[in-house]
Amino acid sequence: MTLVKPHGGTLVNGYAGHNASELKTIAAVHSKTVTLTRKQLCDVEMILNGAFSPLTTFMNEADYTSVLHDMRLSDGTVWPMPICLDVSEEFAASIEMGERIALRDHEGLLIGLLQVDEKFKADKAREAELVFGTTSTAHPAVAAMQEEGAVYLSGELLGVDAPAHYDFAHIRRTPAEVRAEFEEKGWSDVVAFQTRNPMHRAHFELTKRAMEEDGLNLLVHPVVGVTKPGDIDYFTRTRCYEHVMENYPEGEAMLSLLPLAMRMGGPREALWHAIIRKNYGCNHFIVGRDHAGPGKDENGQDFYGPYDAQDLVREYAEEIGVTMVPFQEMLYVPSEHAYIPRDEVGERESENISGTAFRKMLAEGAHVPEWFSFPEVLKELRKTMKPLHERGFTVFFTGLSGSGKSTVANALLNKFMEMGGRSVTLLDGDIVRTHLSSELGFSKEHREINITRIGFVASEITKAGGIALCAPIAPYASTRATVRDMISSVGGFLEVHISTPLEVCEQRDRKGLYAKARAGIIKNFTGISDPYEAPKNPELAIDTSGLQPDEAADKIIAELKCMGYILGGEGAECSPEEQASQQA
Ligand code: PPS
Repeated sequence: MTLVKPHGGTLVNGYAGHNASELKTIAAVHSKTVTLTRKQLCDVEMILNGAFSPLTTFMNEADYTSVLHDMRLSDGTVWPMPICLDVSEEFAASIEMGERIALRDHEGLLIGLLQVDEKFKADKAREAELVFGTTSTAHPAVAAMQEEGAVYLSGELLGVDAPAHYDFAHIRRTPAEVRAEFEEKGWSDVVAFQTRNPMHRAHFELTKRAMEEDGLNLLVHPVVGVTKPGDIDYFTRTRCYEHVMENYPEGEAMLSLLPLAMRMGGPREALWHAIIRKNYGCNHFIVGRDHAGPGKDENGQDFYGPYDAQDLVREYAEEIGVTMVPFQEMLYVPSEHAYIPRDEVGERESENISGTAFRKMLAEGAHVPEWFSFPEVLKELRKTMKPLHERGFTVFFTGLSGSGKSTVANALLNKFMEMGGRSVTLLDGDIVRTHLSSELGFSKEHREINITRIGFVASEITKAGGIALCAPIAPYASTRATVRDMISSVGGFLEVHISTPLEVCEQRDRKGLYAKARAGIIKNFTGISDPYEAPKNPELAIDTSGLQPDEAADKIIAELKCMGYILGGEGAECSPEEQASQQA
């Protein structure tokens, strides 16, 4: 009874055969540095610890081209995913052949040294088309590629320090460690389960079924490197997995974390996942419907067919020595109090809750039926995915000087203080320019820096569950879009355009600035001698010409109720967009 051999026959150990402390000295004195991105850091970790065996380094051009066209390395070994070290053209141009460059994490820890013996131009369009079957930037990997460097480097890679992980140390294992543990337990036929989502009862039942039907042990092997934007953070997921593990028969299943940077590459990604699990000692691999699917393209179409991934892994299964276990969609059949594969349900009534419906239940703090998940898992998820009325949010005002932003923001601040429950912070234009941006002027560049700073602070407040009220002019649409992205990923975001016309603002001229601007004493004054790009789709537009601050603040509160961030919106007439935001 022996474990499946690593891909290519030998498990790579990128730390063996050289003296790491000598390399540290060489790197400190002689080497240029590449600060690794999260994806690159994951890739280096997986090359050096053998998870990407037989790869010993980033691909050279021959392997890259061969992988793109044939899903094989140039020596014929099956390998579906390019693993390349991208750098900028300028950096590549500064490197001599044979030069050793230091690969460091963002804190400067030396992860490895690469002795460059090849640099070649990435053919991104062809790579996207051949690997992901599309050049659409709606595909997350294709979008990510646009941000990456234009040149790929290859050469001998020597490992120095493994990337530091301070979390879940007891379940972070290298392929060699997983294999050693399997051997110690006497396991030889092991099925791996890949996931980037929390596990509920359906996943538990399907993995248990795979174990029982084929007499296999189970490796639950969730990805904790880079997953799809918007996924639940891996800390929460891992606490959930730990609870689920308690339900398997004792000693039959194991949980280990995988520091993989996913590409969401569907079929090719599934085959890659199977090969990686083989390196961890698994000879069976569960492949789901839409395995590693990237979501929909700009026309609402799926990038891959639902069973493309299963078909591809099945095609290569014999050659790579990993049996493909198709993911059986499990449905809950109330009459049996049991989960049953869809094709065995027949005429019986069955139930299921879609991912979107489940997220909505959590957002509303609604009851989730016991049959769907484990109470401990729900408790963990509820701690992180609080109902909307307990999450943080930002109200981002934008508008001309004198439009009434600060006055309305102040009215809102007081109303929130009256309500209580969340901490409220006002980041008014003038306050920010005193405490955060006192060195900045009013050039386009400085205004952008100013707004990005406000966005950063507001996103931190929002993430911590508070309310941030921002009231700058924020004249540029692109900077506002950046701020919206920063904040929407951590909580609620409401853009309020205080659309009071320029004539009214100028007539008010509370600070006398318009008069100075007209007289040319103040240069680059927004609306007079500097642009203001009015928002096209703000959540709210409020003209304060004929409205009291109190009424304007009430409009914003009504909107927040409709969005679900404040309780009391039930039964209110909300637009479809507002209702959609409640399902976020
Ligand atoms: S920006 O563009 O968002 O960075 O501006 P902001 O930080 O909100 O600062 C706007 C306040 O600065 C005063 N001020 C000017 N505004 C616009 N253009 C120029 N050139 C300018 N110079 C000084 C003005 O009082 C703005 O305050 P509000 O409260 O908007 O009237």
